[in-house]
Amino acid sequence: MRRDRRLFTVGLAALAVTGCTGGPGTAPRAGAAAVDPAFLPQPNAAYDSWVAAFKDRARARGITDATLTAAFRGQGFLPGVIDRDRNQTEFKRSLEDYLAIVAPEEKVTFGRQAYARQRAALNQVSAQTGVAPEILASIWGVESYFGTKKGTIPVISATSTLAWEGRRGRFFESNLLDALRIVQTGDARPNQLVGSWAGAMGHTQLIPNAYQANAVDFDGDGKRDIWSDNPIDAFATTARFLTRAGWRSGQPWGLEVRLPAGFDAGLTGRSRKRSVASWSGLGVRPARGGALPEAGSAAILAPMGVTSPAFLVFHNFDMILRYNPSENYGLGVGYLAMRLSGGAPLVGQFGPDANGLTQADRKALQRGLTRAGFDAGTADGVIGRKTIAAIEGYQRREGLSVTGTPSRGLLDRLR
Ligand SMILES: [Ca+2]
Repeated sequence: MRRDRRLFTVGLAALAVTGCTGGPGTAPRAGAAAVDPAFLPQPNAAYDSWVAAFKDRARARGITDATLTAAFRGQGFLPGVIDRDRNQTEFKRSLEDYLAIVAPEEKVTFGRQAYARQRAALNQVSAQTGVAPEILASIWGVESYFGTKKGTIPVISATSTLAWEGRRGRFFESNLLDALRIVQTGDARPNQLVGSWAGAMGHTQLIPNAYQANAVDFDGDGKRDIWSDNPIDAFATTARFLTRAGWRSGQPWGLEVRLPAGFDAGLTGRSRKRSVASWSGLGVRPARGGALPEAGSAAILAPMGVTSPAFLVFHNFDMILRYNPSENYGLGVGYLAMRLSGGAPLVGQFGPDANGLTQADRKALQRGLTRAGFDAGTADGVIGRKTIAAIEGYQRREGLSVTGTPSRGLLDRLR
């Protein structure tokens, strides 16, 4: 089940990535935002008979009729979650794009205020668990934009739809049962059970299985509450997840490093661990100077090549990946943690992309397209569906060949 959970959490990152470009001001609130009809219950007789049979299995596992009635009220088949489940790996983001999405400057600014407001709570949790407060704050930021984007999709509908659909049916049925147990124990009311398309809930986006295995009532109010405005139970729950995974108290996740000229790319990769002394001997240095920290064996990650930003990562980096197995996720959490605790942006520079454009070029292209009347979305330098559609629209209007591909020529025309 752990493997399922880890595979599953990739979906959470995909959601965070596609959902967090608008900033906290655009956070969807339950009942306030226009709801995509694909996320409203649709008639589906096969799903309904599956639910009827499931309810018998749930009763056999100790779920009461009262719980089933309350939890399934207003719930139903959601075609949208099946689309999301099938398309979650559509875009494999580069690290540069990923960081632009999960840790842009305006989010760092917003996050530093949120971190300051929660500092006492985070310090309390950290004192008991040994997980650094900025790491917990960073996961909070990446998962739910510091509690402002916890998701609005009903969890009972989402998990039952995916359990019925069957691709990972047993996994989602298990999560559906754990969601019902949340209602039955009174940890949350049925209408609080909203989250991502895949049933991840609350400040740090836990699926019901992970909730039942790790949830903590840290403030002692009798509820293991990861949903309400007070995130302290969510911080403690995430810290418990990390300590159980093997988090080493007081140790760093990693740091940005400078690689010597001609560094062999074959030495990079998370499986190629060496001692800090060995990396030091090969000429690896902290990007901001000083000596490398001595925190056990470490690997070099340079996901965009050895002349782009590079990182030395320790054991605790692997623990962050237990939350979500994507290396970009781990680097995103580490980078945002560093920025939340006052650190500066990366020293290393990402070079031009495959189209020969830097991030600044891509931002200029997006602004130019929007000026020309084709909405390219937030000028974040990330070329997504909206930017591609804007390029195509512009190319069509201008009588150019319609490729949807960013280019230097296009940028020059739009300047
Ligand atoms: Ca509590």
